[in-house]
Amino acid sequence: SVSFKAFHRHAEINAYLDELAAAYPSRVSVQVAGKSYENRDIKTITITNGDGKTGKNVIFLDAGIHAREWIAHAGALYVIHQLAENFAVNSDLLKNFDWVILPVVNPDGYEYSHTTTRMWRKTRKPISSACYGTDANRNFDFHWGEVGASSYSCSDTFKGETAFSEPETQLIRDLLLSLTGRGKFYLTLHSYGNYLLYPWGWTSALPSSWRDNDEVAQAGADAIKSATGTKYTVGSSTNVLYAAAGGSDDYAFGVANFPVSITMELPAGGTGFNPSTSQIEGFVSETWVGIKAMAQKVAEKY
Ligand code: 0X9
Ligand code: ZN
Repeated sequence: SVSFKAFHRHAEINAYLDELAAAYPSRVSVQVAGKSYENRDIKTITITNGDGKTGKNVIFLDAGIHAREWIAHAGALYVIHQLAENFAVNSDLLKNFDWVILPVVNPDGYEYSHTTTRMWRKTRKPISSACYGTDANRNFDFHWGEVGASSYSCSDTFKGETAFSEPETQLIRDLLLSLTGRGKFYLTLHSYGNYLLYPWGWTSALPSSWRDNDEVAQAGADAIKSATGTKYTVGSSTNVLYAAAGGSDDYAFGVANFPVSITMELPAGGTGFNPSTSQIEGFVSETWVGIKAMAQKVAEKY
């Protein structure tokens, strides 16, 4: 079991995934998708309704591209908890889609943010003698490095020495490409600021199918607003925040052909990247309301 009254370390999260696969073998399976630079297992959990149908469309959700954004990891864990352990209530969400969830993209950074530097953002591969880590959300090979990314290895938004220089981004790339065709909704959890963002992140121009993305994001924002009153801002990444190329969202949409690709920036609770533990449950259950509404909208469209 898992609690939402504390932030969990990477090993605890992986143990929880394995516990679910053991408890619900007909519906839940865990895969070691690869290893981080420091050799930690990066696991995905696949949750189905157990009807045995293969080749269903897929919702792919990840969290923790940025190490310090702990509420995002907790949000992914809550989705896993709901789909796996509250199956009777949530079975509609698994009727036409399998869910593949990667709750800790960057475990080296996540652990480092627990043990050493709370505000660590990047991966942990050394670049120069002085500086470590690449911003995984600037490292994807789609307009890589063109805008909003640094060439300076000490920067928090360092784009990497090459596109896909990091094992962690290679792993998401391979998963996304393996799902091309079946993958209909890519959702990546970050914090903070209450945003639902869709492509593009590299240019202020909008893709031709932006309305589909807008509709899905708006459904999430509306559901959250009516459940808790919390306001989310909806729009393209560049137009709402800033232009920054090399993000996972643009790659999922532009290269892996996911028709809906959304970055969800969870709330801060007035404490930035570090909400108090008593705020976790409220934030992640509210996030789940939005994710359910978005998944339902995607199911209507694809
Ligand atoms: O800058 C980012 O990577 C994201 N914000 S955060 O505060 N979590 O770092 C926003 C990413 C939006 N998507 C793209 N720019 N592609
Ligand atoms: Zn982030």
